[in-house]
Amino acid sequence: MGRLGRRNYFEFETHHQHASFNQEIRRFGLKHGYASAISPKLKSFIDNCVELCQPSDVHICDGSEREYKDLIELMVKERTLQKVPKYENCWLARTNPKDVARVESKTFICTQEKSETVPDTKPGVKGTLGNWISPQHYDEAIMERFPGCMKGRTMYVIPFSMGPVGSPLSKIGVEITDSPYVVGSMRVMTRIGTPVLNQLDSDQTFVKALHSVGTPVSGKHEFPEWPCDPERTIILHKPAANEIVSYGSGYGGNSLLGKKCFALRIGSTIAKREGWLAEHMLILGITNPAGQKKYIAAAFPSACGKTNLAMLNPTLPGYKVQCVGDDIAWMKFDKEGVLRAINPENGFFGVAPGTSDKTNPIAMQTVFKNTIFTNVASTSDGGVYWEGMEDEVSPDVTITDWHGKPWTRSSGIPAAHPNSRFCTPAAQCPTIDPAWESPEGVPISAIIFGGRRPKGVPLVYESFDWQHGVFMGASMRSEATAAAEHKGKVIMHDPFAMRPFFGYNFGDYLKHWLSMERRTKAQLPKIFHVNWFRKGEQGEFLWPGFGENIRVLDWILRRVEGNKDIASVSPIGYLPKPDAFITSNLADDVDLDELFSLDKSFWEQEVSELQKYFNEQLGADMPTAMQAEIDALKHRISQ
Ligand code: GTP
Ligand code: SPV
Ligand code: MN
Repeated sequence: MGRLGRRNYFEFETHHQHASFNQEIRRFGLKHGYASAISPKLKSFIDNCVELCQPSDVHICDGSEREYKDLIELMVKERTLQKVPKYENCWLARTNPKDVARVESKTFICTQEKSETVPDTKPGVKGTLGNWISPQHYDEAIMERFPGCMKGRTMYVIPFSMGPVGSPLSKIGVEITDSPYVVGSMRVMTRIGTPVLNQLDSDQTFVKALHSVGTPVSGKHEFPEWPCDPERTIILHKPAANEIVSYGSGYGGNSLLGKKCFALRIGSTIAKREGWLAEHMLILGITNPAGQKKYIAAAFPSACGKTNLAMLNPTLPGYKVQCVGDDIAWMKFDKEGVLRAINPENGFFGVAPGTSDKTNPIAMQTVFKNTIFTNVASTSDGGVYWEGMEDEVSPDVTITDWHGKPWTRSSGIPAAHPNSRFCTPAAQCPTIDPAWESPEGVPISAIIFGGRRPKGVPLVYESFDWQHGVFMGASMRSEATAAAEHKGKVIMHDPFAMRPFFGYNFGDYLKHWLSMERRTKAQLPKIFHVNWFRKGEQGEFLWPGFGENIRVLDWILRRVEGNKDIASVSPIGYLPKPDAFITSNLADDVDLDELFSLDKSFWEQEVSELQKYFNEQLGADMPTAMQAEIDALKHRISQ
């Protein structure tokens, strides 16, 4: 390894000996004949990773059915997966219990200057809007973990496309990993293999993503069927080089590098540069009873209802909701000034607990074929189980929890991990939108922000204008969930639902959003805020949610159509007029007055908390327009 020293592994060397590549790859046992289709840049990336990680074998993924079957067979043999025989082509992975969610504290962005990554926090205050790492420490972190980390293992090379292959809005990546689980999951979550490789001709750039499950310093894996290195896990991004390096975790957003790492963190930096938006948003199409169709995008923090809203099953007759995407939106104003969105993903990595025929029948019709489940419980009749499925298993069936231990309802612990997930192809969702793979994207008429707010925040309100809407996104707060390592139910700030996913300084991100208003011809979508999670005195949800959320979308749609008579001005934005909200067939005990009530002292506290947050976390990076919005809100509340 001496020769490599501390040089940056993934920056391409012009003097590289490409001619030797085919022989090298053959020496490492490449069984597929794609070497000739590999561009010099890709060859160089693979070569550097081979040299660093020293795998015993290299496998370039073609994305075929055969390849997938072989990988599944291998994982069953290694006990990473077990078959879920009740359903067609379904598999269950139980992870090391130390590797169950994203690790935000170990996720870093590397730039020359710290100020490119994180805002200028008030002295003595710990920043919460991302973690910066210097180029030197970035290289050191890699050198402390990666040399020889794939010894005895196969290195898989996954060419993948975020977005439909060939769409002008799509981007290509290559993930190199030693985890067959990652390959199988990436095949579901993105478009992989030969069609993508064929796009990567000559000199085309791609996002370089290197991943290893790692090996603990002791050399021993606690769970050989789920190798990982939780003590040394680190997730690194270098936007200037379009590069992601992830070590030590095989789970979700830590290892499926197309998702949060590429589509959001690296993606947001590309979007800033190129003048578009990479956002943590679902996209759905909604057709009203008159047959008019509109698309909307919505940003909720992790485990706050994106997948559920994207698959909404309307309780109001005549409405139809169709799903374009459930987690990420890439959006760009086209030449006519229409905001166009694509879902860069190809599958759903959705939260299992809480999903049932009652809450989300569409998801239930989607996930029981061709799915990799992770950390759900299993049943004695060969199926799966999670909290929320109580009515969907027969009483004589016994349950094995996500640890693999016998479980009963009286166990007092959840059977499935709260962040257990299904990984399922989007195409098989019964309500997938006909335009979900449209290369030009779907036109967005409204943007919704939201979070888990047990107190004070009404069911829905609308911003006065774009700038106020940007402020609403910046002001988002939500109760912590199991999607990351946070404990307890504290209310956290999560601006734009992007706090864990900003690829660059949040102050600059805000300026980027504000700048959209100055684009010529831009038809700016209306901006709304929703809260499905307001609670009453007894801690019960005041709003039934799920399919009933269509009533909120109905009001939003009518506002988008320009209906002025259905809204009234309040200090925080436009609220629905009481009679403007469709209440037919809504359960009697839904207290709409309470759901829409505004408490002056709550909002006084909210605005002073926001002021403190922006002062401490953004400091001098706070755009003046945001301060103006805080001042205006404060003034309106005090009246
Ligand atoms: P990530 O995939 O982590 O980004 O989460 P998500 O935003 O897609 O959240 P998801 O739709 O999976 O919902 C997370 C949890 O919130 C599940 O347990 C749901 O049952 C619950 N949930 C979703 N929508 C509603 C709603 O309208 N009301 C209530 N009470 N709960 C909801
Ligand atoms: C989230 O946490 O927002 C997820 C799960 O969608 S993960 O892919 O692990 O990031
Ligand atoms: Mn989701």
